[in-house]
Order: sequence, then structure tokens, then C-alpha cells
Amino acid sequence: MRGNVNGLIVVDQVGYAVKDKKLAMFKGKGGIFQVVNDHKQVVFEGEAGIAGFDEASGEYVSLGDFSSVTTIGNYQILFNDSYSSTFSISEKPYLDLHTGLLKAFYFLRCGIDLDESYAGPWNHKACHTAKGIVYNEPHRVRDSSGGWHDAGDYGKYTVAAAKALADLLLAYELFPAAFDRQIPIPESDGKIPDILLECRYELEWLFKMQDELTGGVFHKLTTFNFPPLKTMPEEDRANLYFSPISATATGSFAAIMALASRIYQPFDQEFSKRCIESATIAWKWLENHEHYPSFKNPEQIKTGEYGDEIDSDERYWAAAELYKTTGDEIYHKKFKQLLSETELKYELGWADVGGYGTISYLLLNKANTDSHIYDSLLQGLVETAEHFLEISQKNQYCISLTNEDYIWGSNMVLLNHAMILLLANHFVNKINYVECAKAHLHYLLGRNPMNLSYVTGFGEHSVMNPHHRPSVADEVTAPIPGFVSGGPNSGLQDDYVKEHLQGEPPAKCFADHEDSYATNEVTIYWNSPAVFVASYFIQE
Ligand code: G3I
Ligand code: 9MR
Ligand code: ZN
Repeated sequence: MRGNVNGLIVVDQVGYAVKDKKLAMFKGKGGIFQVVNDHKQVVFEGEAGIAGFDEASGEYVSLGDFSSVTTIGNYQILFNDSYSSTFSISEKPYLDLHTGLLKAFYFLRCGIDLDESYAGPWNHKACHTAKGIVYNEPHRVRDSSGGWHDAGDYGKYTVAAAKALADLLLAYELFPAAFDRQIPIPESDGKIPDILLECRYELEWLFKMQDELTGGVFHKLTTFNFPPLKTMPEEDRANLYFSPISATATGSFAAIMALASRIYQPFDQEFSKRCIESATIAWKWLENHEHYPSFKNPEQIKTGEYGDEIDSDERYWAAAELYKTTGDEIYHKKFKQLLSETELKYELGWADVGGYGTISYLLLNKANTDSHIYDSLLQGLVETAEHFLEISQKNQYCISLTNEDYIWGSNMVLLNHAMILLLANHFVNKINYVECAKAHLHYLLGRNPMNLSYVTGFGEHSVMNPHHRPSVADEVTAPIPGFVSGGPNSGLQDDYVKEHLQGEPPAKCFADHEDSYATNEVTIYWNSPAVFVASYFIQE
């Protein structure tokens, strides 16, 4: 890096592919700019066009195109006296990013030593190996170990796990060629793709969330309170509690287990069978509990609630996956019935999961579907993608976020939109969707109003102080790499941002500070859509 890098010119700090359309954004009025290589030679001169107003950042922004630069190398953009961060042009700029995003799940593993050979300076001892207590049944203790920590905290939450697993397994299902390299992780064997080995670590834990007495699934496994920020996982020794069963957890569990059963079938039939059996038992619980009160944190439990009033979308997703995996018409019938009750058919969140049900159905052999339903769901998916494309075409950063989208975890909203665009492209093959999805990734990686790569360890100016307990508590300066930060959140829902960011425009409501859990935390389900999106671009 050299020169005056002041955030006036923003680029994808990880890089652009040789064939890419290459845009940089310039704050303020446009004008002549140069692309400079690392031998200080000007390789291109262009002009950033007329500036447009970007509502989300409250700034004028103009766009400069340097697509004609196709020589592999490292570059900066020079504009008046300001420089951009360094970026690369290469055939596959996202390969290491992809590995890093996946490796983050290994770093979140609970219940196992993270050895130096895999974890480097971020190694630590096994954590949370004690049994968990079933809330309100103090004498009932159950194995609870394994899986991934949810986030910057050490809780493990069923619906969060299901979203993360869905994105990862879907990425593998649709883009298997993206997973032919090893991460590597301790289980890497060169036969089973590492992503499936990593997901299995989570699935083995998820089985433990199913109540052996009723088939329902516990909503979460956490301590009563969040431990202090400066706490290594193995130092967090308070009792662990299984919160009560919920319908949303049971629905998401049934769905993800049915999906997993299909994916693991060619590799391990025994495991695949366990998955579908658990899914079926969870489904029976759902059938026996058609109306079930939505989950609320019990009195003493103050950790993440993952509340969700509506469980029809979880049931819809479960029916779709169970139908797809078993071929049993009973689930098809249920799916069709739930279709009319489900409004959120294109959402890919931890609360609104209908999109996964829709995608599952669309990935069926059309002969096994009701063609009217199939066509209308596909049309809805395409309309959703068109909507995002339209917004992006008017947006100065070429993304589909509107002011209202800068909520807690806005980077997930961003990446979910990119997923929808890529999924729509999967069915109707439209290059504009792919380019638009890539623009979303460019935003994540630095081409945004904050001039910040929101992925730790990737990009010259990337997030350094995530709200992530091990990153805070360990003695290593650098945060653990490969984590997607939550991103700008105009709700200003933590004390740090309340104090420092009053009045900021939505896209600038972000603080790279360890106390800002409402803007700068990390979670499994913000990383997982990033894996999905990056997977597309490394295998296309
Ligand atoms: O959807 C509404 C939107 O309609 C409204 O306009 C907007 C205004 O603030 O709010 C939106 O809701 C927000 C919701 O996230 C969106 O998903 C809520 O305000 C916000 O409070 C809520 O935050 C959730 C947060 O927990 C607090 O409950 C995040 O989604 C969720 O990702 C986060 O999850 C936490 C876990 O509880 C604990 N582990 C870490 C994890 C990540 O921070
Ligand atoms: O660390 C917690 C984070 O994982 C949650 O997302 C967040 C919201 O539930 O809460 C964080 O914990 C904070 C708590 O809510 C309030 N006191 C400070 C805690 C951070 O150290
Ligand atoms: Zn742990």
C-alpha cells in the first residue's frame, strides 16, 4: 500500500477476475482517474462519470470503469491525490477467500481441541464438554457437546444451525466443483469433500438437540447469561441448558436432516439413514402439534432468543425436503397445503425459511411436481431476482439494499439477495443476475461506503475488531480470519453505536469495534451465504 489511501475511492480489495466488469466507486464528483500497477506504472486512464446521490450513505458517488485492464497483477487506483486500497486482478481472485470462509466454521467448533496444526496461533483447548440440563427438568442431563458456536457468543441455536447448514449443503449440491480442494480440517481424507466433513461436525451435534422422549427439537443450548466478552471458550464453564422445544426448531431440524440425508447418501448410507429417521420423527412431532406457542426465552435465560412467531414456513420447508428425499406423496400433499399458508416463499433467513422450501421443490425433477405450482414458484423466484436487479441498477454501489435493509446482519441480507440472484440464474440462465450477484460480493469485500472489507483477514482494510469472544480474549492481534461481520445496522442496537453513530446514514452505521455486537458480530449464518456466493464464482 502506498499514497494517500483515504477511502474516497473504493474497490473490491480481494480482487477482480480477469474477465470481470471492473468498476470502482468514487466519492464526490467524478473525473479522470488512473490505474497504477505495483511498479508505479499507469496502465489505464479513465473517467468516472457523473455522480449520483447514494441515499444509503448520504454521499454523491460516481463510477469508473477499468474493465479493459486484464493483466494479472496488483493495482491501486489514483484519483487526484488519493489512492484506493490495493486490489488484484487474477483468474480466480476468490479461491483463498472461499477456503477462509469455510475454515471459519472449523474455528467455531465446540467441544474439541483446536490444534495448532490446523488453528495456528488461534489454537485452544476443548470447550463446553459438560452435559446440558433440560430447562425445568433439573434432573435430566443430556450430552450436548460438539457443533459450532453460533457467533461471537458460545450459544448453539437450532434454527441458526439449520440456515447455516442449508446454505453450505446447497452450495455443495449446486456447485460441487467448488469443493475439490481441501481446507484442510482434521477429518480431510481426500475422498469426502471437506465441506461435508465440516457440516457433519454440526449435524452430529444437531442430533443431540432432538428430544428422545417426544421427537421435538430443543430450541437452543446456552448458559443463562452471555459470558463476559474477554472469555476464551474453554473458560466458559457455567451450566448449559436445553431451552424448551419449539415448532420452528423442530421444523428447521426436520428440513435440514432430510436435506442432509440426500446429500450424504452416496458417501455414508448409515449416516444418511440416521438423518432421514430423525427428520421423520421430528415431522411426526410437527403433525401432533399443529398449533404450538412460539418460543420465548424462559425467565432465567438471557441469551439470543431467535424468536419467530410464524412456523408455517419451517413446516413448508420440511415438507419439501421430506418429499424430495423420500418421494412419499404424503409430504407432497402437505407441501401443497402449506403453500397456501406460507407467505414468505423466497426468504433465506434463520426465521423466514420459505425460500429453502421453494428451492428444494424447484430442484425436483419437474415430472415429480405439480407443474402449475412449479411454474408459479419459478415465476416468483424470477420476479424476486428481477426486483433485486432493478434496485441494483439504480444503486450507486450496484447492490439491491434499500435504506430499510440496513438492519442487524445487513450483510446477510446482501448475501441472501446474491443467493437469490444466483439461484434464479440456475433455473433461467441470465447473465445479468450473475453480474449483479458479483456486485454484492464486491460490496462485501470493500466496494462500499465504509471502504472496508467486511471479511476478517481478507482485504487490505478489513474488519479488525469483531465482536467475537475468542478474537477478543486470545493474545493474537489479528482477528481469526474468514469471518463475515454483521455490517451496518441503522437500528443502533448496542451502547457503543448509540454513543458514536447517532445521525449517521444507514450504510455508515457500522463500527469496527469489539463492543458493537449490533454491527460487528460474526455468525455461522452470515458466513454461510458468503460461502454459497463465493462457491459460484470459483467454479463458473
Ligand atoms: O425485521 C425487522 C425490520 O422489519 C425492522 O424494520 C427493523 C428495525 O430495527 O428490525 C428488523 O428486525 C431486526 C432483526 O434482527 C432482523 O433480523 C431486529 O430489530 C433485531 O433486534 C434483530 O436482531 C437479531 C439479534 O440477534 C437480536 O435478537 C439478529 O437478527 C440476530 O442475527 C441476532 O442473533 C444473535 C443471537 O441472538 C445470539 N448470538 C449472536 C447472534 C448474532 O448477533
Ligand atoms: O455477546 C452477545 C452477542 O453475542 C449478542 O448478539 C448480543 C445481543 O443479544 O449480546 C451480546 O452480549 C451483550 C449483552 O447483550 C449485553 N451486555 C454486554 C454483552 C456483550 O459483552
Ligand atoms: Zn464450546
